Amino acid sequence: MLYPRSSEGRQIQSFDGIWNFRIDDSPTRNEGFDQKWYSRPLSTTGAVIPMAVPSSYNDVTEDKNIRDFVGWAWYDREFFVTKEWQSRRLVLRFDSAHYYCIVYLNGKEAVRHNGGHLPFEAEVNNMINFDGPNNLTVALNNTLSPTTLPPGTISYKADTSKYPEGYFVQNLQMDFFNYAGIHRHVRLYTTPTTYIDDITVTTTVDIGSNVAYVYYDIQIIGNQAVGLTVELLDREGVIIQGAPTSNGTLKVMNPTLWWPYTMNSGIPAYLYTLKVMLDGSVIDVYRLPVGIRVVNVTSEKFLINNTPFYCHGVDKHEDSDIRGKGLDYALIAKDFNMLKWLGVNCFRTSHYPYAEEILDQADQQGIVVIDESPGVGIKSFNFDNQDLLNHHLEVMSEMYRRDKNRPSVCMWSVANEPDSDSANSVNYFKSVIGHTKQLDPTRPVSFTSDRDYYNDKCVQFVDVIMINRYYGWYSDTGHTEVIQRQINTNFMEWRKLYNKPLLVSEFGAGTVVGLHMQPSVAFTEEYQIEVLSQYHQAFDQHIGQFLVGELIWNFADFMTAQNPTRVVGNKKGILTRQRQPKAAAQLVRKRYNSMFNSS
Ligand code: GCB
Repeated sequence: MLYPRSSEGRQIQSFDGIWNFRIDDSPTRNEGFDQKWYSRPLSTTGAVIPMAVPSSYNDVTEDKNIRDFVGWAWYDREFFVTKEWQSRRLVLRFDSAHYYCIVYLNGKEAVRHNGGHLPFEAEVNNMINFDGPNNLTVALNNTLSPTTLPPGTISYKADTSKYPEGYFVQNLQMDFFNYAGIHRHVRLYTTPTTYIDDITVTTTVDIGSNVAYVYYDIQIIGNQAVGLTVELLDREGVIIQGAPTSNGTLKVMNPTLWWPYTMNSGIPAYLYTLKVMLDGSVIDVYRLPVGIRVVNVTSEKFLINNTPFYCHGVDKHEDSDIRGKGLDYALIAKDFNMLKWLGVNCFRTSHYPYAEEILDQADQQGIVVIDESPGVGIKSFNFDNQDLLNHHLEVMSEMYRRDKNRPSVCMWSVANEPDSDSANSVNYFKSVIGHTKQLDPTRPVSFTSDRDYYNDKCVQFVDVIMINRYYGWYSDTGHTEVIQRQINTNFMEWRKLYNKPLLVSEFGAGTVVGLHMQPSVAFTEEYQIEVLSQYHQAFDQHIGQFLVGELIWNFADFMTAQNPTRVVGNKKGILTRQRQPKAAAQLVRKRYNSMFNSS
């Protein structure tokens, strides 16, 4: 699915702004559908409040019922469309809405989508009123179930001596707040009626002869007889290569490769543009950024353009005050500034695919991305659920379709910490990993395991072993002196069994900013420094061998459900939730900046 970009043949209308909003907390929790709220302005159905789009709705108001709401939330707004667009194809696109979403336009269903982190769209020409207002209504349900990703369950509390009638709680199988809302942009965009529907680009590089090949495949919908031109432009807009066919190979002599910004191997993050034109630009034009690079994995190394890449990275979350998981350009810019300040060259989209605007920055700034699906917290009792597996396969297809052309995306992570030691995990992961490799033979595939070398049954399918380890935190709390020994032992044991590169995809310690103690105690800033230093010393013994990276849990503090082990959220950030450094950030900054050019 192509990201909406304006061009000579395409225009965009944004629906970002303040919408009307209400939750359906009626006794049946289904009043919205029973009374057809989508058939009239939401403000005529009862009290509405203003709600920002994009944003999570949870932290925008002072109402606990809204913050903790589970069920259907409703949004609507009015918009107009110029008559000049009458002859164009009109597409309504949601970049993401969490979780299950039904969209109505002027009272009729336009599209529905299952899944909280990926875009969906519909052609709406027949539904638009060009002679007056249009009403756009969204019904959104954030309930997590055994067939959602992440999965969750609802517990009904039937004992009325303890709980009110009809009481239930949502049980989450993951450690982050289940923010809900229209999280990313909503847009109406135009294309011509014969249009470029999809573009797939892959690249290979022959380093020895200094030649690259750009393979492209373009899907056109409409008149297939239309003339098509493809041009590859360099950064200055100079045409490097061209072709008149919808699929083929462009040979690039002396290519400027896409490199992570920390690798001293050329211009960082160089992007070409693939310009696709139908009928010389009269009909449709689409410009796709293209980074020429190749990713390979050996038994010991993670190679970008045949050069070993060591990931000095962090795990992140889409999370901040007030807006929750809502897209915010100031936050994106700040986060990338802090990533660069820290010297980070890689992050994992823990634990779901991030906004396209975030990946744009990774492409443009040269930061490697491990693109993770929302498959977090899949338990042994989930694996036999065929509907969940089908949904997971569908989500991988949607992720691939959205992110396949991005040079920054160098590996797929299909899941985080599943019960990969259970017997029924094997078929499940064989299927999900197999499906992902079939979709994309050009990138390695993995998942993060918190199991061990002796009981994990699914690491056999991955290209790079990713392990999450909390020595000195969840085990031997307070004892940083055991970390190096435990890491070394564990590494060697994985190595004995598998001849694959290893990446530590999580390690860290909870730290409440401003808490100090000498000697250190868990949750103080001193303790976080001690824990990270011990891991660093252990890692240093294996860099250059089979260890290909380290990802600190976490870039910044983030919100979780309320839980006695969490202090207003998870505090393992090296930055606060407001992106200010804790003392450990200085340690990481020093370490990562000293690793430049060697990775
Ligand atoms: C993990 C999870 C992550 C948690 C983290 C923690 O292993 O992958 O989602 O937030 O541990 O802090 O407990």
